[in-house]
Amino acid sequence: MITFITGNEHKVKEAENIFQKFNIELEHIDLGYMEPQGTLEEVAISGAKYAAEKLNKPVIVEDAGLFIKALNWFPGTYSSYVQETIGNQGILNLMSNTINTKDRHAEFRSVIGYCAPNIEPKIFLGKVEGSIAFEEKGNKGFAFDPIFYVQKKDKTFGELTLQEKNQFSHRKNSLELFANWYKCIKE
Ligand code: ITT
Ligand code: NA
Repeated sequence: MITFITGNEHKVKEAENIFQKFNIELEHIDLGYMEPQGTLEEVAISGAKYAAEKLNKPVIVEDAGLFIKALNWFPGTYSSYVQETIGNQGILNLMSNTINTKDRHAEFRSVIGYCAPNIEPKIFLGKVEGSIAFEEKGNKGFAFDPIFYVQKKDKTFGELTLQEKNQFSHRKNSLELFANWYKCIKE
């Protein structure tokens, strides 16, 4: 059993679905932890360390974000703040005002931080490439999903079911790296 520390219910549902395949049982605690302003990796390491010590058990945390090339990889580590303030429409406006308006390449990145009492934290990075849509589409998923378009599905993440998103999302990739490693250390 592993404890996922997050305040985001959508992340929990996605993780439960991934972990089923690995027979890893997931417990969810919304502990809350300080997020230092830093890279996804720094946030994941410090969050995992803090939570493992505080709860005295093995935990994972996740720090994720949307990175847009034409905006010099903004919002990146500011993704939560940007989502809560200017939102998807704000991102679409920035995209139509940038000089690189034709380059809509973007990626989601997810870093899972794992830590257990008296063990050094470990991190697992997952990414998915896509592009910023010209308008919001779909009402599934959460946050930036309706503006994140994936060519091979010809859909935004907002138009995908949880199971479809979990076939190739950034979170799928980071969680699977973690789960494969975790299975090994448990054996
Ligand atoms: P935690 O409690 O786990 O920190 P959070 O929602 O604050 O939950 P992050 O700190 O990882 O999550 O913030 C990343 C932000 O990036 C998040 O608030 C969303 O706006 C966005 N984001 C991350 N993953 C996403 C996904 O799969 N789809 C859409 N937006 C995503
Ligand atoms: Na957060």
